Amino acid sequence: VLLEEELRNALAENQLVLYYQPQIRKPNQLLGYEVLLRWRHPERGIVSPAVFIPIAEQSRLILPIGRWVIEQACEKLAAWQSEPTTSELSLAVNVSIIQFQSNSFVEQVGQILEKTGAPPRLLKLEVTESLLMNDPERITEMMNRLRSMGVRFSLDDFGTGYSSMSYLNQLPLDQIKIDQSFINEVTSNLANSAIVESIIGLAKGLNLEVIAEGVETEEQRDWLANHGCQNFQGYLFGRPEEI
Ligand code: G
Ligand code: G
Ligand code: MN
Ligand code: NA
Repeated sequence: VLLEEELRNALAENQLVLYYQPQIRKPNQLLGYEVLLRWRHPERGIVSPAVFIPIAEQSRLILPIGRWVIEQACEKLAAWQSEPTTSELSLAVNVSIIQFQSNSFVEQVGQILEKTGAPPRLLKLEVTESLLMNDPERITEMMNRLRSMGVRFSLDDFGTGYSSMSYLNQLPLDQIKIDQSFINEVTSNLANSAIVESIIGLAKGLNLEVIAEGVETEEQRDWLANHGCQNFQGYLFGRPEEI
């Protein structure tokens, strides 16, 4: 409860900051960044989202916080439009199921895009398989409305959740993100290589882009490229940091 009380003030006190981690296409093209929230706590220092996102979700503080994250991302996308070197960079924003449960989420994103002038196709929303656990029809419908505005979708942490293959086909997805737990030992663990190969094949078959996260070594990058995954995110290319 203490942390929750403190989180309630964190937005107004400017303690929430956004870090950006590069996403790269082989050989070395910067595609954009994933936006990763951090809480700069006055006493505790940097608090990980793994700690405070669950608290934000339980308390529904994720609604104003999540809205702020999308606003910040869209303001950055809009500011990048004036420079040819940045005008095609995309930003991937993690979205919580709580945000999708709010009826006004689609309108809210539409208003933010309009207000900021950010190109919708450069905003990528990262959703997880757990999003589909309740009311997949309603979620699909919301995603379709966002997609018709031009917003894109990536399925985050793929392979760790409970997704049914049938939803993969119904959802308006653009990208699958291979979870870092599979990438970790992809070159040495036969089970992980088999899983990653099959995810890449699945993405190809469904005409989805695929990106690997948690790429830390050149060996992992080269293995992925040789097996048909050309998009990477991970410490090898850059840590999350302020830009
Ligand atoms: O950056 P880091 O690896 O510590 O992130 C830990 C977790 O927090 C990841 O699962 C990530 O998706 C989540 N996360 C980071 N930023 C946000 C955010 O802005 N909104 C939501 N809902 N989750 C986030
Ligand atoms: O769940 P999600 O994929 O949104 O969270 C991404 C998390 O992975 C962030 O917490 C980020 O800091 C972390 N991360 C990003 N790249 C790497 C990496 O190369 N290695 C490890 N161990 N973690 C990473
Ligand atoms: Mn993510
Ligand atoms: Na992930």
